[in-house]
Amino acid sequence: MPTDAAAPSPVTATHCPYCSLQCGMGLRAADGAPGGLDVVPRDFPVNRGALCGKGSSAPALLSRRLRLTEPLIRRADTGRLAPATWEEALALVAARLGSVREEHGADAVGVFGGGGLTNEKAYALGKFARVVLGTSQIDYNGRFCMSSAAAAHQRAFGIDRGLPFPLEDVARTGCVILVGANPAETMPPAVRHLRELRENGGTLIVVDPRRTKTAELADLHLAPRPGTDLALALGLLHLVVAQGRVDEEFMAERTTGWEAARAAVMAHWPELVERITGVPVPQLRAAVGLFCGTPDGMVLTARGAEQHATGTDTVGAWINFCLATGRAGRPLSGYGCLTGQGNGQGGREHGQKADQLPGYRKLTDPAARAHVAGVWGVPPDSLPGPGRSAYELLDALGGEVRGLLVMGSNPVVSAPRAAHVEGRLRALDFLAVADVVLSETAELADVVLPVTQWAEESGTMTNLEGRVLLRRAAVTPPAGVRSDLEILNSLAGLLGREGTAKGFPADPEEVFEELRRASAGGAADYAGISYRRIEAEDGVFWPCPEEGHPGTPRLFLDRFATSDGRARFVEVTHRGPAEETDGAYPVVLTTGRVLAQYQSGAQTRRVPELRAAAPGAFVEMHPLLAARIGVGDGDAVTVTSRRGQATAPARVTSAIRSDTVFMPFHWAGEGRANTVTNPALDPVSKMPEFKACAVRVEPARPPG
Ligand SMILES: Nc1nc2c(c(=O)[nH]1)N[C@H]1C(S)=C(S)[C@@H](COP(=O)(O)OP(=O)(O)OC[C@H]3O[C@@H](n4cnc5c(=O)[nH]c(N)nc54)[C@H](O)[C@@H]3O)O[C@H]1N2
Ligand SMILES: Nc1nc2c(c(=O)[nH]1)N[C@H]1C(S)=C(S)[C@@H](COP(=O)(O)OP(=O)(O)OC[C@H]3O[C@@H](n4cnc5c(=O)[nH]c(N)nc54)[C@H](O)[C@@H]3O)O[C@H]1N2
Ligand code: SF4
Ligand SMILES: [Mo]
Repeated sequence: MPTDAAAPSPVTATHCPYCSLQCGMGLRAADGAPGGLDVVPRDFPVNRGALCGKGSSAPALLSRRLRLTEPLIRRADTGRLAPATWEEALALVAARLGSVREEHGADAVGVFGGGGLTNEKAYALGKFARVVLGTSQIDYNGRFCMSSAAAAHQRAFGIDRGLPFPLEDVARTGCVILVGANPAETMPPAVRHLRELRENGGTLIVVDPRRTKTAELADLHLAPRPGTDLALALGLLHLVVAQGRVDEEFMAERTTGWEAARAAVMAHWPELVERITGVPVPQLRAAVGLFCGTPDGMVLTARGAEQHATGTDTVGAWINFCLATGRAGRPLSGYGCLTGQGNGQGGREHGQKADQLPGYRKLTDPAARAHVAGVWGVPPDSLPGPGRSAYELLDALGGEVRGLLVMGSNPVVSAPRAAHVEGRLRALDFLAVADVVLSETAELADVVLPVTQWAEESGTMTNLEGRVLLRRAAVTPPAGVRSDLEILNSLAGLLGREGTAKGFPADPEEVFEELRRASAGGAADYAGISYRRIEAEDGVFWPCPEEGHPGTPRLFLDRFATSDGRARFVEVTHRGPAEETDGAYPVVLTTGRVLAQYQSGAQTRRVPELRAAAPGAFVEMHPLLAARIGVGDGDAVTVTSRRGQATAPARVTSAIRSDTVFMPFHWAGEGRANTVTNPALDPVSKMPEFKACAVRVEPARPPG
């Protein structure tokens, strides 16, 4: 090698900015590359060097052309957003939120956070709402994501961690039932664990109304009508009982509540379940045969099973199924939820949820309030009580809630009944949005604050396995943007008492050190985790109560996290979707994702290669339905519900049930799926019913 060759620039070991897999990647400065960075493979257990196209193209969004680089203020004279200085913008946010608070009370100011924010940001945002604004009105987009699984976890196991085991364990179990999850499009590098499962002799069952790329990998695909998973889970457990395959010993030693749960199970005999779900009885029997035919098994759910007004009970029914078969609380077996957003796990632990304090503590628990108030240096009585859940908060905008700060979400595209939500946002006295790009929600704001991105700042994320990870800054942000933590620090200074800003350091590691103390003794205990340890060990699993503690990759091996150490069966019975089909709305709409776009699309729709791969919305439908309404592949169709309508080209395929249509939700405008969706909420988790509503499907322009 010539000695005068320039040394290769150093590689920063970090993680992808997008989903909960948090694939490991390396970033290296490279002149001329999009965003000035090359993505290089990095070995990390969940992805082993592989990335999907979103991860490998992520630096593109660092480019100044695609993102915001100066604050914007809506000018009174023109009604348009125009560039402003940071001092003007922050002073205006503080003045307007302050005056809403003075006129209408602290609860008239709301905060809407996101599961993509780092632990430090989520923690600081929750503290900012309670300590500086004094409001109870804070919630976040994670309510739309994994809240049903979280509620069911708490109920059955006494703790909520998405996966109770490392993802790699999936490859070594005997049978995996994947319910309402399409990792081939939503977490592609994770599919290798499913392939290895099959190479090792294990089997895969996929439950999805569509024959997805994931379903194509399966040994058995069950295609229920959307919104009937609860009956399906009860029906499979019925067969387990009828065939004498329950694990009596496990139930006696490690669980409570089976007697009460049993009645509903026995009422769901196979023929009834076939009638409700559309899954033929022989397939139900085959599923039980595969699952019970090996010593270990796992059930993993994602949004297809959870985003229903019955989501918590549906997950509860699948947990019952695992408990009755003894597939829990031991190695290579268990129930798990595939969390979605980059920090979907950590984002739900540190206080941006309406009812919660850091460390997964309850806001209504006096001991929790005293502990956290002590760390924050405020009287426990000064902390507000629980506030509204995400949709309820959005629905109250312009009414009881008159000012809002959004950090890390784009509800104009992603909230259910989106046209209504957009109207509520417009009805606010004042809206401030902190974002990387001018999202559809930022377009409605009075003030837009441009923030730094993942490669430009450090912070911790907790992935779907409960593994706490560190992202390190790899490049200097452009002048003109500031970090979310800097913004909270400035606003705390402007809105709080003298000295308040000191409690909101802009340095992420300083925030993390406080988070450790605030979480100590809580369910999600980070006390023993430090930046140094995460770097040295490439991630630490919580709970980790002390420096010398190794972390906890596998939960529940000795006991569950309930007071008596036993897992609880829950009494659940089938309810259908909140909105059943009828003569006027005869088809079920379900919604979800495509590989190349992420969430509301605010980020990925701006990346050229992703836009090219997935340019717009579509309506997936069966040839029988297409023929009945007289449309061909590519023809524009209108999907109408009681909330509104969306128009997009038909994508005709026999891979979907003929009574169901599917739309991805990544786009705004006339293809916006959420104009149509139903905001019916799960009574426990307050999760909206994104995955089933009654619609009419017609040619966009009647023929002739
Ligand atoms: N490409 C991409 N990847 C992502 C994201 C993204 O936006 N784009 N987002 C991330 C986030 S935040 C999340 S939450 C995850 C979500 O990850 P997934 O849950 O895998 O994604 P979805 O496409 O929402 O839903 C999964 C499947 O549920 C099926 N489904 C619909 N209705 C029902 C039903 O009633 N019952 C059953 N059993 N299945 C049903 C759909 O057909 C779909 O194939 O993905 C993460 N990864
Ligand atoms: N119909 C239907 N609707 C759904 C779903 C569905 O399956 N069907 N899924 C739901 C689910 S699971 C989810 S998770 C939600 C997600 O929906 P959204 O909350 O809208 O998710 P994103 O598009 O990721 O929005 C994140 C926004 O924050 C910005 N951002 C990214 N990083 C940061 C940061 O560090 N700081 C700040 N200040 N901003 C940042 C991004 O540019 C983007 O504008 O959508 C839900 N909506
Ligand atoms: S699977 Fe998720 S974490 Fe991995 S590269 Fe793709 S978006 Fe990023
Ligand atoms: Mo999500």
